[in-house]
Amino acid sequence: MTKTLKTQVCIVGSGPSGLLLAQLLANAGVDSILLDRKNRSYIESRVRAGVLESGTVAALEEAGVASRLHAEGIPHEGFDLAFDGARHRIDLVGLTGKSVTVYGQTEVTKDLFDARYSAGQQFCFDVEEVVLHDLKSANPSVQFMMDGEKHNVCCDYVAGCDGYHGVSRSAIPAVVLRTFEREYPFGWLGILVDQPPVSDELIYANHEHGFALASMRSETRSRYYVQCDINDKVSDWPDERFWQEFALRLGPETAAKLQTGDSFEKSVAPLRSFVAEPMRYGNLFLAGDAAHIVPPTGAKGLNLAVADIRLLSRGLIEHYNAGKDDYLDNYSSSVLNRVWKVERFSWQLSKLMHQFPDNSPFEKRMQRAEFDYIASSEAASKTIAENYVGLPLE
Ligand code: FAS
Ligand code: PHB
Repeated sequence: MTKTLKTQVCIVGSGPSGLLLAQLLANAGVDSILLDRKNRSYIESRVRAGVLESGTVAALEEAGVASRLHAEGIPHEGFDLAFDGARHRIDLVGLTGKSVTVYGQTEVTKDLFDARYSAGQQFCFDVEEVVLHDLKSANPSVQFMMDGEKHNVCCDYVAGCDGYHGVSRSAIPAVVLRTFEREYPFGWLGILVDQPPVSDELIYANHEHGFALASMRSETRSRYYVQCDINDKVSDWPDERFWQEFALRLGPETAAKLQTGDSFEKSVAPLRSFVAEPMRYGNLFLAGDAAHIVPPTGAKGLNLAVADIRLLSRGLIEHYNAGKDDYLDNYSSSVLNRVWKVERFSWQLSKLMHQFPDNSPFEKRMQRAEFDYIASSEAASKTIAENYVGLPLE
């Protein structure tokens, strides 16, 4: 016995991409069903991004979920690049007139879930065996198992918001799909600790032992990262080792201000650059990590997902409320144009700020020369700044 559900847009994946899409569509009177293989508490527990571009803040304001963000988010007007003891501040506001906001992805996800639950959103959690059907027809559908029962969602469009490990991307035939990938020969080990941040602004540091990032979640909670070996596990990094390396890589002046403590979250993330083209196949639209991945160096993953959703929601709303399909027809080409520029920035900053095991002495000198050039050139600093605050939507 199959249980049939009907909606206008079936959204596979209830992370930030899927949740924001459902919220923007609902605000315009467009109905959706949100599926996820996990449940709300699991999704909200994932610690990920921490920095929001002004475009992301604008999208959350437009979605009507920004009140806590404005109350608790921390505006940041610049950040530091550190290189073997030398420091250079990228003056975001001075160079671009824009700032960024420190507000964790966990909080964004909670705000979106709260809004969707209040609006009576139809969620299907803990789904299994998700299969997308008839994507090239006017009546696509999404089949899945939930609570031991087969379900089938009949819809007009399917939004693939199911992340890098989802099933939507692979619903595009291999003869159509093109993928581009670069895996980095290291990972990031991240911790959360309830101690005041070592600095008011973020510090990205390249030290001969490796990269380190000092970030935060609030004035009493810090988010810190160190570059680690690609095969490292959390167990390889007891707090004592983390603090020793983190202090060394930040340099003695900053380390003197560091307040250490017991971490209450610790995770290792691999780094990769990845793009899948096209981001539309028939009536399937890919958005967010389902279509692209960036190394977290440029703080772009979540922000890029939000940019996709702003363009996709505009196209779907224009279709339903104005009967026009121009935005939908141009979605893949216009969104990919911006995706590749963001991939470039994230790749460039990752190349500059990390120790690559097979870098020659010449390449190490090139890293230092690049840093010295950025520190001495307003034009070079402005290039970093305009990418960091977020490129125009199109
Ligand atoms: P998500 O992966 O967040 O959500 C996809 C959802 O789809 C998940 O809830 C999953 O359960 C669900 N799903 C998967 N397969 C499914 C299936 N078959 N059926 C139904 N549902 C399915 N970005 C930054 O900007 N800064 C950072 O510091 C940063 N750190 C990160 C650290 C880690 C470990 C990871 C993995 C990512 C990090 N990112 C960071 C990127 C991250 O924030 C993503 O860009 C963001 O979560 C993208 O959101 P979604 O596209 O919604 O994908
Ligand atoms: C974070 O606070 O988690 C963070 C900030 C900036 C980055 C990556 C992660 O580039």
